[in-house]
Amino acid sequence: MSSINGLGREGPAPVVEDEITSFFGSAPPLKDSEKIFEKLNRFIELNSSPQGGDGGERRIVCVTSGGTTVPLEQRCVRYIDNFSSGNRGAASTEYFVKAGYAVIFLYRRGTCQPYCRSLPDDPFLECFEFPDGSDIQVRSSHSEAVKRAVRDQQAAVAESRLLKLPFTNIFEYLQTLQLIGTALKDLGPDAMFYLAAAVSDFYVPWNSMTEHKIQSGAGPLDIRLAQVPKMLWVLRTKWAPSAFCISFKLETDSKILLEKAGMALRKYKVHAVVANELLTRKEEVVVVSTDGNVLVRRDTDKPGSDVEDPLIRLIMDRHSAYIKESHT
Ligand code: 9Z3
Repeated sequence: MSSINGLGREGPAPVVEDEITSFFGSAPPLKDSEKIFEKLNRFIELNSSPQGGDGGERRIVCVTSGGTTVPLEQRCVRYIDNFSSGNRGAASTEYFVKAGYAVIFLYRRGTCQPYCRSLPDDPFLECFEFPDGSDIQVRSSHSEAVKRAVRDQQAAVAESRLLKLPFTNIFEYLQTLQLIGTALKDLGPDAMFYLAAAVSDFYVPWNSMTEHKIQSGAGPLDIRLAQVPKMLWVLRTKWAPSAFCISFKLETDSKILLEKAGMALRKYKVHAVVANELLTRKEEVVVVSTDGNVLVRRDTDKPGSDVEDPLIRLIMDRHSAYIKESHT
């Protein structure tokens, strides 16, 4: 992931549309796209009909989480990846569900999952034991965390508050995001996109990718990466133009972070950009919008608190104001 991306090119020009058509036209077909679309529509219907879930209409947010890979071969052996752990997306999902939202969690396979953040990294091996040959049971040291995780996750799924859709590579991510965008279009301002996934800026177009494993005998490797078209623009203008949209900006250099976030805000006309720095991303973020910049910090007096707690409260308030404004 890099930030030396499309921002140098001024304004979303028609060329973006050609790039997008060519991206989707040459991408391998999304596996199970019909099933995904069905699942999505069922989830949206359940949450937007007064009979569904707990009897009331809910706002729906699509939270994207984790990083996209960039395959180097069609029968992929090697790929380019990025650092994202999925912690931001998983934590944010928990706070959105707690606040009454239904969440479509579009996540990278193998990254952090909602309600599992307090479990050890290898939960199955660490959490259970067979005392004296009797039935498997949860170790007492992990019992509270496991109970909480199982209870909260099962409640969210049973009440249709959480739909998880996985991706691995940049093609799957953008194709699934397009399905979600299209499916949420009719919800207008009640829908939200919270784009915390770390999306590759560069990729190898499918039709210029070698089919088989790249051979090392051929010496040093030169690969030309094309720029991933800025789908944020098409999401905002075509897929779900009335949805409330929050994007993220990551930098490692604090001196350029806010300027870059401001540029993204203006260029894609999102409702806010959450600016974060790699090293301090779990401690603080800055919400950049046309109302100014708001610094959001984790409550350091509360052990184990998350920056996503105050962040989601702020985003929800902004979303409520947006819905109200859209109806007047
Ligand atoms: C973020 O900035 C997220 O907050 C993080 C979260 C990826 C830093 P973790 O998954 O980290 O909890 O380990 N996401 C967006 C990053 C991104 O790709 N932004 C693009 C950019 O900066 C714009 S779409 O150019």
